[in-house]
Amino acid sequence: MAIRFVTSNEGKVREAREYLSEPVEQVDYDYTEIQHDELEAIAAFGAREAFEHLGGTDPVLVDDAGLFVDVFDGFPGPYSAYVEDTVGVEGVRALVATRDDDRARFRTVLAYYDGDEVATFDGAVQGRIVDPRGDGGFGYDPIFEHDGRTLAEMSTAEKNAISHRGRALAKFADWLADEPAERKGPR
Ligand code: ITT
Repeated sequence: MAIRFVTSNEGKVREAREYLSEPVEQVDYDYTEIQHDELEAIAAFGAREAFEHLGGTDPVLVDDAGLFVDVFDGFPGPYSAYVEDTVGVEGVRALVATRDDDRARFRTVLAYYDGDEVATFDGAVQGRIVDPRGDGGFGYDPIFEHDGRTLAEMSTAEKNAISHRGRALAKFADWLADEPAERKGPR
């Protein structure tokens, strides 16, 4: 079995490969990201649509992530990709710097679908929005500080140990390990 990770984001794939023992294949299919304020709903819808569209039997994995800034009541949240493309990471930092509260949370929901039922796994990490530091990671990593270091100042393994995605991957890996063999198919 290979898990088909449906994403255009190589950073997400790198982190999943570091964590999971199953082979992970990256599939670039632009599934519909529905307008919704819950990451779960967006990821679950995407996983079903991708599985139906791609055909085949190998399960698919979708990851919907977002940066939730406290002082902006959780914005950009589900709109984080759009905001990264428009305002930019440094623009987000500049906006937060105009306020007196820099706390934020990163969240990820993984949705796994094998044609039977969708399973979702979430993970979150608390941090602060700071001036950019570090050149690892991707996306908002340089401006997201956790425990004195930005996520971009960590190796992939260090980021996975504390990150939203690492926590979601841990739940997913535990669940996979407990799944009956017949659901997983030949390995
Ligand atoms: P796919 O939808 O193709 O998977 P994407 O990068 O558009 O890729 P998301 O919509 O889930 O994925 O990501 C929302 C935004 O959050 C986007 O700007 C990402 O770059 C960023 N992001 C996601 N995970 C991140 C992480 O672990 N660290 C920093 N930024 C992250």
